[in-house]
Amino acid sequence: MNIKNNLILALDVGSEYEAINICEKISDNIDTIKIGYPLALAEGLEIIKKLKDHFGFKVICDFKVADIDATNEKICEETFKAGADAIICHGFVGPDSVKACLDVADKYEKELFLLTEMSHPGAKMFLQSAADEIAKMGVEMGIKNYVAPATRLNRLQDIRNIVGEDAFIISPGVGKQGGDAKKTLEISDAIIVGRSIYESDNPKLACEELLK
Ligand code: O7E
Repeated sequence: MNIKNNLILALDVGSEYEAINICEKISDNIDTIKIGYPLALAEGLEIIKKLKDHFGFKVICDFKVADIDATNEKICEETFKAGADAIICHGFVGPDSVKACLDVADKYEKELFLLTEMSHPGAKMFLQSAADEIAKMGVEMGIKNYVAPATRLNRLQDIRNIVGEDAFIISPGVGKQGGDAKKTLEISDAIIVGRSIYESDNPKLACEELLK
């Protein structure tokens, strides 16, 4: 995926009004938006097309898909039908569930991102010990795109070592969660940033600060 400035906005706001307002301020700096449950539950999947049509953004749907294969397939179908360019699924559910997502992404000629280790402290309790195996599973399945944390650069590097230099890694956790943009981008292909941009008094300047 080609991402302007290697910066993805996590648009976790609760209304279309707020979403459009932020996007108008940052659309020179950013061309890829991640939306998740906050905005999709508030406004419905129609928000995907609205953001694409209005700003020409690529939209990654962060639905952290984590169900049985049959249900994952339906979730991905609805998401791509609504116009998403990519969807994010969890890896801990195993290869059958992940393959269901991959098959739908391939059918629509869109992208799948596999979530390995999460960025928050709680991820150390269960997910961290499985994350390397999740990444290895992704490689075996031919997955090209991964999510790995900006908050633990050693773990981000471990995951990079497993998935290889040709894989595309995007990393949340910069800013409010403590991660550093520059250091993360030495390992990762793009950073995902939410609150440091959309809660800022000057979202455009916040993007520029991150990119320095
Ligand atoms: O901390 P913020 O406000 O910069 O937002 C970070 C965003 O990344 C937010 O949407 C959160 O849900 C998401 N995220 C993480 O913070 N940590 C993770 O491990 C994974 C994600 C995520 O986006 O998952 C799929 C990429």
